[in-house]
This record gives sequence, C-alpha cells and structure tokens, in this order.
Amino acid sequence: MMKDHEKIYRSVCRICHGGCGALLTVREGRLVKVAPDTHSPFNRGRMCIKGPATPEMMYHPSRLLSPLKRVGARGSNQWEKVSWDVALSDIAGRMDRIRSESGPESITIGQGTGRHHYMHTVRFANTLGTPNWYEPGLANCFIPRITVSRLTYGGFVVADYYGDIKPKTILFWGHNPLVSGPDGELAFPVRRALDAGSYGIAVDPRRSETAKHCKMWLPIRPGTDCALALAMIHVIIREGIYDKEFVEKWTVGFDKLSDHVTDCSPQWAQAITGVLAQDTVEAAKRYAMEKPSVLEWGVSIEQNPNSLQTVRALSLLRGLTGNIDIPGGDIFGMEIIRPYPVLKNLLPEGMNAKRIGSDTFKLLSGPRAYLPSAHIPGLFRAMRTGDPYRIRALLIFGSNPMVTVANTREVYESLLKLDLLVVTDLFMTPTAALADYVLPAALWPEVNQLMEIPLVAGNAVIAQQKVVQVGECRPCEEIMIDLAKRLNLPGAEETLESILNYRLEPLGVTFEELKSKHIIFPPHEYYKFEKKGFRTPSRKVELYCKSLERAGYDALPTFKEPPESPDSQPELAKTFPYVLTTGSRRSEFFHSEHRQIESLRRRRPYPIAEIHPATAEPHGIGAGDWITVSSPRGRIRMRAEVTDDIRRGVVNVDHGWWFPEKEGPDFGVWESNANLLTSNAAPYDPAFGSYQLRGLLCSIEKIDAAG
Ligand SMILES: Nc1nc2c(c(=O)[nH]1)N[C@H]1C(S)=C(S)[C@@H](COP(=O)(O)OP(=O)(O)OC[C@H]3O[C@@H](n4cnc5c(=O)[nH]c(N)nc54)[C@H](O)[C@@H]3O)O[C@H]1N2
Ligand SMILES: Nc1nc2c(c(=O)[nH]1)N[C@H]1C(S)=C(S)[C@@H](COP(=O)(O)OP(=O)(O)OC[C@H]3O[C@@H](n4cnc5c(=O)[nH]c(N)nc54)[C@H](O)[C@@H]3O)O[C@H]1N2
Ligand code: SF4
Ligand SMILES: [Mo]
Repeated sequence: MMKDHEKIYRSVCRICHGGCGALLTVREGRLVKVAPDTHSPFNRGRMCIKGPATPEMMYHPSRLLSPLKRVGARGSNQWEKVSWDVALSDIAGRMDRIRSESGPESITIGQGTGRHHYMHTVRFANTLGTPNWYEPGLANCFIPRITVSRLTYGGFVVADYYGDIKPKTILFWGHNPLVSGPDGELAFPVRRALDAGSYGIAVDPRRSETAKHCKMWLPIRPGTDCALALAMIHVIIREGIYDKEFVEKWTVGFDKLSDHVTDCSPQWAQAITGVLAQDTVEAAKRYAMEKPSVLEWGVSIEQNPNSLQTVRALSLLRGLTGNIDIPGGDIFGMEIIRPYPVLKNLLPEGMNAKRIGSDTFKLLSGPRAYLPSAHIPGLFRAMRTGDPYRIRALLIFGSNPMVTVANTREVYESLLKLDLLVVTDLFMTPTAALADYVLPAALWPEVNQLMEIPLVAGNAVIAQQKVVQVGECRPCEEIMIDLAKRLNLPGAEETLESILNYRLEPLGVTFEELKSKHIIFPPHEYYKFEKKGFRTPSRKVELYCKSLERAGYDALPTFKEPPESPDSQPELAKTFPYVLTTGSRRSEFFHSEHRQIESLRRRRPYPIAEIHPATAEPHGIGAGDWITVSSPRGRIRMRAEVTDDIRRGVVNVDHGWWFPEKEGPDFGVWESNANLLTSNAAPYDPAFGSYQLRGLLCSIEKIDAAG
C-alpha cells in the first residue's frame, strides 16, 4: 500500500539497453523500490533480476559520488575530491590546449553500448570537430546488422510480436534473447511467443536458455554461421520453397544468387559447421514454409572477420521467403520520433578523411557509413605509436575498455600513453583507475530521457524520468553540455529538455506531457513496400547488392573459414585443440558491470567456462573445478561448468570479469578477463573492421588444489 510520504513514478529501466516499464517508489527523496509495470506492453509486469536491484546499485557504498582528480602517478589509484567547476574547467582547458596544438582529431570520445546518452556522445564529438568517437560494440556489434539490413531491404527490421498474427516460426541465430535482450526486442515478448506455440529453432553451440525453449537445436561450430546460412539458402532455392511471387516482384538478383549457392549443399555445410545436413534441411523448410517467420539474429554473427557476408547471407533468408513487413514477420521500424540531432553537418568535411579507419573500413568509418565511428584497434594503436597521428586525449562516458575491448594488454599500454584520460562512470573500474579525472555519472532513475523500443526500430517511445538525485552525480548529457559551453562549441546553448521536445514534435507532445502519458505506441503499418517500394536504390530487396559492389565489396555472400580455427590453423590446433567462444550474456550482469552488486553476484560468484563432459574428462576436470583457459595470447582462470548443453570441443567463457572487491588499480583485471585471450589484430572484416571474439583456439587445464 502506498504511504503518504511515498510517491510512485512510471519510468523505464535502462540497466541493459533498456525498455522494461518500471514503477519507482520514492520515499523521502530516496528510491526504495523498483517493480515491473503491469501496464507495459513490453514486459507486462515482469522484469529480469537486475531491474529490482536498482536501489542497491543506486546507494551502493562504493558508488562514485563526486568528481575525483588523480593525485599520485597515473594508475596509482590515489585521488582527491574536487568540485564540478574545478574538474570541468581544468578538463576543458586541457582539451582546448590539445585541440589547438594537435587538432580536434587528437581528442577521442569513447562510450559504452546503448546507453541513454549514446547519441549525445556522437553530437558532442561532432560539435567538438573530432571524427574519432567509438564504442566497443559497433564493428563487432549491431552496426553490421543495421547496415546490412539497410543495404539489403532499406531498413532495420525487428520481429513482430504485437499484432494479431504472431510469428509461427522463430529462428534464433547466435542469439539468446531470453537472457540478452534487447538488441531489438526485450526477453518477455519472445518468451510469450514461445510459450504460445511459436516453433523455435536455435543455431547455437550451446543449448542456451532460449534453445531450451525451442523445438530444434542446431549446435554449430562457432565462427561458421555463413556456411550454414548459405546451405539454408541452397535448400530454399533448390526445393523451390521460396516465396515465388515476392521474389519475382520484389527482389533483384535471384538468378545470380541461385547460381552462387549451387555448391553450398547441406552436406558441404555439415563438414564445416558440424550441423547435420538433415537438420539444416528441416530448419530451412520450417523457416520458409511455416510462415510468418522471424529471424532473431544476435551478435555472434558479427564477432568474426567475415561479418559483412555472414550477416548478408542471413539477411537474404528474409528476402527469399518474403517474411518482411508482413504481420507476424520481421517488420520495419515506424521511427515515430525525430532522430537525435547529432549535428553531423558541424563536423568539418575534411575531418571525415581523418577518422581512424575511414580509408579502409568504409561501412564502419567512411563518411557514408550509417553512424561513422573510428576503428578501435587503429585508435588504440594511434594512442601508443602516433601512427597515423597521435591521439592525445580520451574522454570515456560509460565504458570499461580494460575489460570489454579485445587484447587488454594493448588497451592498458595505450591508455597509459594519453595526455588526458577522463572517465565518467558509476563506479571505480580498472579503466577509471587509470584516469586523470573520474566523474560520477547518474544512474537511470536520475535521468530524463526518451526510450525508443524496439531498439533502433523505434515503434514506441517511453518517458524515462528523473525521480531522485544521489550525491553530485550528473547525467552524461549534462556533463557534455557543460563541457561544450566551456569550450564554446556550437549547439551548447540547447538544453537536454529542448532536444527531447524537438524529437517529440511529430507526436505533438512535449517531454513534460509525455511523462504523464508515459508511452506512445501507435498501431503498426504493414506492407509499406507495396506503396513505396523498399528504401534501396532498386526499390526492391537486393539479393544481389550493387551498392556493395560499387563500394568494392562482394555483392553476394561467401563463407570464409575464420583465420584462427582448427581448420585454418591445424598446427596451432595441436597446442590449442578446442574452439573458444566468449561473452555469452548472463542475466545477472551487463558486460563488466554488477560484480559489486551483492544480490546479483551471490547468484553467480565466479567466472564460468562451460565445457562438455567429453572435453573435460581427459583433463580430469569435474564440475566446479578451477581451470585455466589459454589461447595463443594469454591465460585466464575460470570455474568449470561441465554440461551436455554445449557442443563437444567448444569452450564458452564469460566475458566482463574483474573483481571490484580486490585491490585497485587492477581490481583483478588480469585474472579472469576473457579479453586477455582475444586478439584485435588483422585480418579484419573488409567493410566493418570486425575481428574474432568467437571461434578462436584454446586449451584447458585443471588447476590442482595447490595451484
Ligand atoms: N570477449 C568479448 N568481449 C566483448 C564482447 C564479447 O562478446 N566477447 N561483447 C562486446 C560488445 S557486443 C559490447 S557492446 C561491449 C560492451 O562494452 P562496454 O560498453 O564497455 O561494457 P560495460 O561493461 O557495460 O561498460 C559500461 C561501463 O559504464 C558504466 N555505466 C553504466 N551506466 C552508465 C551511465 O549511464 N553513464 C555512465 N557514464 N556510465 C555508465 C558501467 O558502470 C561500466 O563500467 O563489450 C564487447 N566486448
Ligand atoms: N543480461 C545481459 N543482457 C545483455 C548484455 C549483457 O551483457 N547482459 N549485453 C547486451 C549487448 S551489448 C549485446 S550485443 C547483446 C548480445 O546478445 P546476444 O546476441 O544474444 O549474444 P550472446 O548472448 O553473446 O550470444 C548469443 C548466443 O550465441 C552463442 N554463440 C557463441 N558463439 C557463436 C557462434 O559462433 N555462432 C552462433 N550461431 N552462436 C554462437 C552463445 O552460445 C549464445 O547463447 O546482449 C545485450 N543484452
Ligand atoms: S531486461 Fe533490461 S530493462 Fe528489463 S529489467 Fe532487466 S535490465 Fe531492466
Ligand atoms: Mo553489444
């Protein structure tokens, strides 16, 4: 029951990429409870375990509460508290000096994945005049899926769980949305669809939480997804089960594609992927014939150096079967509000060419990329070596590259070379501990923002409202606006609220008004292509993609064996005989976060490596044993989980591990961090610069009791 001195606010959780409707109980200025909103069309009264843990995050004793300035040597983890004014005027002064001495491009703006301030960070970089901003996803997360969707059928699509007609078949590909949503959609509608009878097929080396709710599990060898997708295309074409009318009227390049996949039989794919040919045929038939079907694809298809063509092959499945823009299929976003004003035009034209990676990775860093950003390996190299020019300053808003970027050792060496490192975060992290200034960020109930859901599609808009304030914490948007004012940057006069109002104008509401309405979710419009065609140069689905050809990339997808795999490096595989995949998401944590949140950590106290009993047995490894997992680059300690729910010979390790309870500045970052095993070296995907985080080689060993 609500008490007099309590107030309940409706908002939207943003601990992960966000989207669950949340009820926030505030008592005497303090957030005391976060509960799921039963009226939310998305989570309908449910939440994952992280949502209700918000008050624990908010008032955690180690939360950063005021700006800190480094006093000892860099990385000595000695700080003094300073006022915002002292911190920001010193930071702005140093940025100004670096900008005039070495050009704005020598300042990089970094950020984490999908935060509320995501687009404001891009805006800040543009107005500062630097082409170099990044986040640790991008090349390896989401940009390939978004870009390829735009090239192939003119826009990003999401599964339609909300209309009268529901998906009959759901093909989950390298994606575990019951745990990891949303990269598009939240977990709950997916779960409702599966419970209501949608036929699930999971392509995953693990029998993931999602795979456990599916009728079919295809345990693929990591890194070989493109081959399996091509085999499904082969089956769909050879069996004549593609949507003939749709293909005829609404696609280009069918004959070329058909010729191209002639040799990609399910048997050919079986030898590469390990997926049984008959399962490939069955899955392809289901997807093509038991319509409407949706393809829920995940980040696994992007964490390899053939990401463009892997994502392309998968995108073609939608086009061939006509499962786009139809009720219960994969649908385009309605984009009901204006895009965030990132002030792209303020970036001087010449700066596009200076963006690290722009000459090589056109679809990540080129001027016409969807969201041009710098290529991370090149950026960190520029910090270390000054090639092609020195990156002297890095301002990070909510990211922990010491844990989340491949090759931690190099990240560390790069950060130490900077003249200025500023990290804005909720907690002290192994990255923040290396900074000159650490600034305290606001947590989601301390922020006014708009949440568009499903992600990127933006079919609904929800008000996220500030209901409390802790210490001196500030939203990143406000910190950037303050810095922009001190640096006299264009656009600095606009408040966050005026930006939110500008975005909402097409809906005829202000942010204040949306707070009381809470959500706007208009009915969906299907079959838009029938009136306007697809938003591609041919107005059709581009099975054969001329735009890619013009940009110098293959117009049709081809499988390439990952550069590090048992097949491509048989010699190395003698020492490192297993296939390593990293980073499968866990409900308790968001990437490197939440290890200090007791209620979550208690449920998953240790970093886990999952292995099959047949893989564990020759090493004498039993459940719960500590083991080392080694790759050609490093070695980490994990607890073994011995399980049949993983393909034999595959080792799946958690990513994101450090130990906030251990002493800084390292906080145990060199012990169990998956990115000590990964590589950021070439070869890269030629369009996106993606590199291998999944499907690498590794070995395992039991640590004896004494070790
Ligand atoms: N080996 C391996 N590495 C991976 C992956 C993998 O699968 N395998 N996945 C990659 C992918 S897809 C991604 S997207 C990246 C993610 O990489 P990051 O975005 O760097 O991941 P996080 O650990 O979430 O780091 C976010 C930091 O921001 C802080 N934070 C949270 N909310 C806020 C806020 O509102 N404001 C501010 N200022 N700070 C905030 C958190 O405390 C945390 O320290 O990791 C990548 N790294
Ligand atoms: N709780 C929680 N939710 C999150 C995040 C988080 O850290 N925690 N991170 C967010 C972010 S930034 C992202 S990108 C998304 C990612 O979310 P997802 O796209 O679901 O990605 P993962 O959970 O990393 O991997 C999905 C599945 O791919 C399988 N897999 C591993 N390697 C391969 C492979 O080579 N091929 C195939 N086919 N499958 C493979 C794994 O076993 C796993 O079950 O999650 C988002 N949501
Ligand atoms: S799924 Fe994401 S938005 Fe929903 S409660 Fe969990 S962390 Fe919050
Ligand atoms: Mo991501």
